[in-house]
Amino acid sequence: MATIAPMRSWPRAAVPELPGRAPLVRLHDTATGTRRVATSGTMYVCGITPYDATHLGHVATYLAFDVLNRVWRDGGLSVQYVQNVTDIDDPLLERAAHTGRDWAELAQEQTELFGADMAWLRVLPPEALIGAAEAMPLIGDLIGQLRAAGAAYDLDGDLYFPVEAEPRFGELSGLSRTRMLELFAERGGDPGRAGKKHPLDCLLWARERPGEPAWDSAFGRGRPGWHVECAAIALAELGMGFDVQGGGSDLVFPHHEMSAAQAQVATNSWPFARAYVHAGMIGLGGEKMAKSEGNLVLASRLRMGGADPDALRLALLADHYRADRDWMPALLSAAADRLARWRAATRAPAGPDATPVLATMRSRLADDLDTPAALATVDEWAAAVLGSGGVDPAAPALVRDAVDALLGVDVTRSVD
Ligand code: 5CA
Ligand code: ZN
Repeated sequence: MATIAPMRSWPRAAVPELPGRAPLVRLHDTATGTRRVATSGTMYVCGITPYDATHLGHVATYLAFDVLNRVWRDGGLSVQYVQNVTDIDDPLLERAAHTGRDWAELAQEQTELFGADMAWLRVLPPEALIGAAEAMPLIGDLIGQLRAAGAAYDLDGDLYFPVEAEPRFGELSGLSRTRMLELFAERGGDPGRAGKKHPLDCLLWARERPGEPAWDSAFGRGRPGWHVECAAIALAELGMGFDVQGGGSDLVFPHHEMSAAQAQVATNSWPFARAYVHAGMIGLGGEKMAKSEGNLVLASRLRMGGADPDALRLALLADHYRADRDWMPALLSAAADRLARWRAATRAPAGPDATPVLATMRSRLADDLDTPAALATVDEWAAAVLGSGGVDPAAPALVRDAVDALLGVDVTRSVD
């Protein structure tokens, strides 16, 4: 059996301390459509499936949660951030098989590439980065709990989760049954498989198939389904009722609906997460940027081509995280211009008082991470410095620290 080395997170960039404290953050929750206040700093963000990492859609999503992480820390929360790596799932195994590669080696190489991209972008690492392969005992435990609760059934040696075991199933996404069926088919589900009790029932454990990796378990040799991987890792690390289950909006259904349903049925409690927070989709030429579309702009390609990571952060933070939007190279050049103004202004000997800049950044970010408004506040201050100067010698350093701590943008790096 292939084995993988235990996963390591990437190095952590230093975060300056800011005077005072950020207010509590209100986040848009997909499940209720309302703004929810997070109080404990516990967050599970769905990680990459390690092939074709890291495209700018992934980057945008992880930057959104990085800003949340930073704003929480600024607010004094002790953050517990957990992220998985989907190193066992159909698309990864298919890619490995197509290219004649060992799946574990492909996963490890791509996970390392992802870590290098995240470190380059100064994304703060999660406290725990956990692969499905290494979480196998936890996954087995959760499936065991579901079986004990009568919420697992056998179909030709495969184990399924009956969605009707969770009366709240469907509340998270709020979708019609027709839409659920479409999305389930598009996103790894098997609505048409004969013998299932309900077409939306999803796989918990697939019996061993030739040419695929398999693990021993109480339910025979095989491998886990996708949704139960995330449910098990989140539950083991954070328990029920953690603050934020996050990811891109392509995960609302079936992934987050299924994971939450499984955790809730297994523990006979509610809720899995107190808020479900979803980033919009990054597209290219009007199509979602996706491995399956082959329209990827890779962070590593920009990195190796000498792009400025601070400009890339600003390019993706210039729009609200929930907005679906297209990537365009012009976004990067506009961000580079903005960054040049910020760099010049924060190097001035003095500027207008920056205390209100920090206060406004904090309140805009606390309002569902309104990064466009936070950026505009810094723009105004920079324009004032570059236009008419200012008298406060402490202001440039305060703005420098604020954009570093809250937005992860380092204005002190030299420009070549
Ligand atoms: N491994 C699963 C989650 S458990 C997965 O979705 N992997 S992924 O590699 O396809 O995506 C990694 C993260 O990036 C997920 O949170 C996903 O929702 C997000 N994502 C994927 N494509 C885009 C995109 N085009 N725009 C924004 N976010 C995206
Ligand atoms: Zn996930």
